[in-house]
Amino acid sequence: MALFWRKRKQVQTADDATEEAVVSEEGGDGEAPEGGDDAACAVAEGLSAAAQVVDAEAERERVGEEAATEPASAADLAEGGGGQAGGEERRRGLFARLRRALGRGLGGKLAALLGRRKIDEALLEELETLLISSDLGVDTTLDILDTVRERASRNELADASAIRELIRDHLTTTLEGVEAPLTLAAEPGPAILIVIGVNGSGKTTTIGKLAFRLVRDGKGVVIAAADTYRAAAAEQLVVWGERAECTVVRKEAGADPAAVVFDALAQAKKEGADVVIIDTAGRLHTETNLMEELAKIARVASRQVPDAPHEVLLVLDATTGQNAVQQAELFHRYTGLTGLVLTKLDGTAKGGIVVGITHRLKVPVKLIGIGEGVEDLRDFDAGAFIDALMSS
Ligand SMILES: Nc1nc2c(ncn2[C@@H]2O[C@H](COP(=O)(O)OP(=O)(O)OP(=O)(O)O)[C@@H](O)[C@H]2O)c(=O)[nH]1
Ligand SMILES: [Mg+2]
Repeated sequence: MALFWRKRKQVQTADDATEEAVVSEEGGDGEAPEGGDDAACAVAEGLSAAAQVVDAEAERERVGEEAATEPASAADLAEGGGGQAGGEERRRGLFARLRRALGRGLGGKLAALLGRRKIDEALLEELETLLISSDLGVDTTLDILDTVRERASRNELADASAIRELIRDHLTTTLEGVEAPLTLAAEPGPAILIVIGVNGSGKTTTIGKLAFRLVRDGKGVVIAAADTYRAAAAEQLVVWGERAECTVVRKEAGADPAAVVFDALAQAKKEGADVVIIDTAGRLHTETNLMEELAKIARVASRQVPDAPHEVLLVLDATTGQNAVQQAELFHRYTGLTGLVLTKLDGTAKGGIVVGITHRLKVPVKLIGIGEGVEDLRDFDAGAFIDALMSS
């Protein structure tokens, strides 16, 4: 039974017709969506017990509590990070917020290390350790050190503090080289965004924040609750949909995720929505059946809307450091990512991970999460990010 939810109302629809429609949509290729129940069983074995046994009501309360803490981001709004602020103010707000989180990291440590020291092998060794421990990645670190050595041998670096500018330039080139905006419009529409990632990386929260922002900016949004493995997952999205005032399309726990997507697209067409955001269950890149499920979701979307999905966004928890790089590589190999979302940047001083991943994958970071509140999602701005990362 599909449940269409809109603005604090739940509307039940007769579901048999859609279920049949999805089956025929699959064209008898042996991947009928009702097979999702089997998949759900297999997944229940594969995923951690902790992730499975979540009480739906507790989840609702948890998200409700987050809502209660939202006024905390008023400080953010005052800094210009919120919705009312103009572009320049927003940029300043983003910078202040990021600097608070990241300032303890790379910039501060570089200032302490470099000072006005002489450039010698001992310094370069310390620099190498610092860059690697800041999660810039081995490749980026070695590139930077090669450039430092080369420029130093040509006497082009006045003193060690000049290395700081050299690093800033290097990071700018890496990040700006792959910058790209989030696709939020498609012709024909709607724009379809699939959001994927491992358990707990911040997918659902990111979708909630994004939906909130898009609705506020006048876009029509439908969210597909295609994480059907836990009832609590859809509950969590419904609460976010309530805040954002957009439609959340869900089915019962254990339903085929592709069938939810099919219904969500039908609902989006009915509403004339601009954007459909698809939430998916947390998965490991090693769980083949779950990775195939993503491909199936993408196929269902592309049969409804040519060129879909317009975005395949991998959500990564920035606090997981080098693990995030490995996850990103494997997901990219399987799914062809169009963008990354780095969450929990408020909880780590290791913002260097953004550079490490971008260098490795050449996939742009499109959004960053800097808190649990509804306003705590930002478009990625390479310039502001590097300013924050390099501040001390
Ligand atoms: N501090 C902070 N916490 C975040 C951020 N984004 C998400 N979280 C928190 O991370 C936890 C997991 O977030 P979810 O959105 O439920 O993660 P998920 O990827 O949907 O998880 P599964 O559905 O279980 O795979 C929640 O407690 C969120 O509030 C962020 O940018 N900063
Ligand atoms: Mg989730």
